[in-house]
Amino acid sequence: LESQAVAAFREATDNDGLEEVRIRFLGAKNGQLKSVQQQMSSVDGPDKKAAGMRLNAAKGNIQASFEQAVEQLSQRAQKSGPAPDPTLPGNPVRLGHVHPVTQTIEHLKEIMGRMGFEVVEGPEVEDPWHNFVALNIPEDHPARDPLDNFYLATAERNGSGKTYAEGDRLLRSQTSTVQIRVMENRQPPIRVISLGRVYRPDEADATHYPMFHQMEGLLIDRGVTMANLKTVLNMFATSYLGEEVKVRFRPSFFPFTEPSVEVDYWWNGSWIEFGGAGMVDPAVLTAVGYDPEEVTGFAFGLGVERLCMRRHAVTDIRDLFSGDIRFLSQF
Ligand code: FA5
Repeated sequence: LESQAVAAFREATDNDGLEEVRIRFLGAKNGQLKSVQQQMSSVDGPDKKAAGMRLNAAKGNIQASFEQAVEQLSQRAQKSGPAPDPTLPGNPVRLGHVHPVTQTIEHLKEIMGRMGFEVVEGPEVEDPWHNFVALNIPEDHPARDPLDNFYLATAERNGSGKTYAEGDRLLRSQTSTVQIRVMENRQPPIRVISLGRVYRPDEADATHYPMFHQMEGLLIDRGVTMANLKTVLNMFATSYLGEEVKVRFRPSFFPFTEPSVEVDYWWNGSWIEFGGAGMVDPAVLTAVGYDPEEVTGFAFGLGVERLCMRRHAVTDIRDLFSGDIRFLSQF
């Protein structure tokens, strides 16, 4: 009985189990030790004393192993910590949020939407027709140089003497490609914007990144003039950057607009270039089958990161793409 009891106490794994073993062996009414004690009266004569001593020793051992089991269980409970408190507040779940560039894109769409511009999309992998030819960028133009573009597949051109071929594919270097896609498929009046990624092998610095976003705008109708372009870009700038923003148009050159301007906004004591714009070149209108005598239009392409940086006072474009949660969670 003694060894059975000691083993049972050792094996008890929780308080209920322990209590059950205690009652079985040490229970005051029906415990097994109790019934052995009751049998003592039937032991006679010279054996009585020895039996009594043996019983007391067994009782002591069983009691000791019970106490040891109690001690062990309470130590184990302490190790596994206090019981959970269901009234404590839970651990906060860290929620992700929309990237600042995506937030900017949504904001720009909303502002331009209020001015009646519809959002359209175009592919990021382009052919030379949409990225260059239809935009009046001739074959020998430096903008087509392989060092200034991410060409994907280069068509076979052995013996043709050509540097560039129809089968070439490249990551678009500007969203102006979407102008062509829209004009090829629709008739004026047109009033669209297109926001998306463009790619250039530019060295990354505080204001340049090899992948960035542009917002392209295109408006074609009868009698559209440069004044309309300036009005739209001024309204856009004050909506996005505030009434106090200063906008400057600098004469420039793009093969697909004539005249062309560069658009600068005043920030932190200096003029910063945000994009290019101009009146759509008659050669482009002709390339997509429009009659430049009948319709005119303007186009613009603004750097989305530059706008986002200006609005949120970000001084380095690389921070936007660092993936650093400490930076991103501020937006
Ligand atoms: C263009 O890409 C023309 N397609 C814009 C245009 C559209 C002109 C329609 C006329 C009519 P440009 O190469 O200047 O132009 O780029 C436009 C803007 O993109 C720049 O002003 C700048 O804000 C941004 N940008 C250019 N390169 C980078 C770069 N590496 N990283 C971040 N932003 C850039």
